[in-house]
Amino acid sequence: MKLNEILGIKYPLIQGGMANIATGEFAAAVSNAGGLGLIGAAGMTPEALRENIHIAKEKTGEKFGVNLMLMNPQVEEMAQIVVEEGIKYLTTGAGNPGKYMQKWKEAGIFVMPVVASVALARLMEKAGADAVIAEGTESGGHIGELTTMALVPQVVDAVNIPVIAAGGIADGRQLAAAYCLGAAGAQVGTCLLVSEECPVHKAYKEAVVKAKDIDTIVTGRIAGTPVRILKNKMAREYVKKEKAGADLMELEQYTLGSLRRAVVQGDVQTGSVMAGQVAGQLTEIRSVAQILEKLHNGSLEVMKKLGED
Ligand code: TUI
Repeated sequence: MKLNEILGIKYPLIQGGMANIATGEFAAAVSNAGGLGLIGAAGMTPEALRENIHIAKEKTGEKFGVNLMLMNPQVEEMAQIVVEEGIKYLTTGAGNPGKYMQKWKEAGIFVMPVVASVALARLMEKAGADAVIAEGTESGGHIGELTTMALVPQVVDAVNIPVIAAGGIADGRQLAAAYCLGAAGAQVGTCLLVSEECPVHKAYKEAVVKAKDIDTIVTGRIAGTPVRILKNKMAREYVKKEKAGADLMELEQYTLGSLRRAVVQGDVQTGSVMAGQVAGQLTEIRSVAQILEKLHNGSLEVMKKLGED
């Protein structure tokens, strides 16, 4: 069964968590356009999360959810807020949400943890997850090791719940490929960054539009939190410091606030411009509705052509 049927939405597409970017208003825009919009709680305080949930409720009558980043120091409180606010759809990232699963299931929440390995996918299925998002290393932001091409079919073979593919999906060919790998749908982030509705700074969008295929780099591998960002002054200096053996505290100081600097101030040189490897194929800024429609229709065209061969 396709993800749109499972979730009762127009397209089999859900939005990535997009830390510091995916506000309540943006999540509502994605949901209004036929995808499942999610409020990215990664860079938020619990109060800001509540406020953004209220905004999303006001701006859309469609289904929407919340993405919880498990490394957020206030995630415990946020895990409770989603229950209190009656959130129906939840994705998690950057960790194992096992200890919250029972509470979320009792609240009737449809839980979709992001996994970067077969082992965590299996664990999540046992813990009661309704679906898993198998996210490949092509993605922007915090990533795992395996590619989407290698990870998705292995997760599909290991679990009996729907698998949503993520990482490296920005057009119909890649979405059709995800279906070929056994996915029920896809999570997309980078292609939504360059939407008219995305509240990220204009300079951030322009940097993504200008990026070529080889313009992303992974920082933080040595520190144990690999993060894919666009190559810039900040990325080069970070990797240099990392190679020179800078301690974790120093590196953390260096990255502190860097995502906000890019997202809010549009400082794409010393800020952290998180984006996936598909940045090179994104060349224009369109509405969320156009992006989702083209992605979906494009996949149908590709599959039709394949059937004719
Ligand atoms: O979480 C993401 N992407 C993100 S979070 C984020 S905010 C941030 N900023 C700076 C440093 C770190 C985070 C930006 N982008 N995607 C989901 C994702 N989850 N990718 C990889 C994983 C993952 C990796 C290992 C999930 C679980 C895991 O293992 C957990 C375990 O304990 O077994």
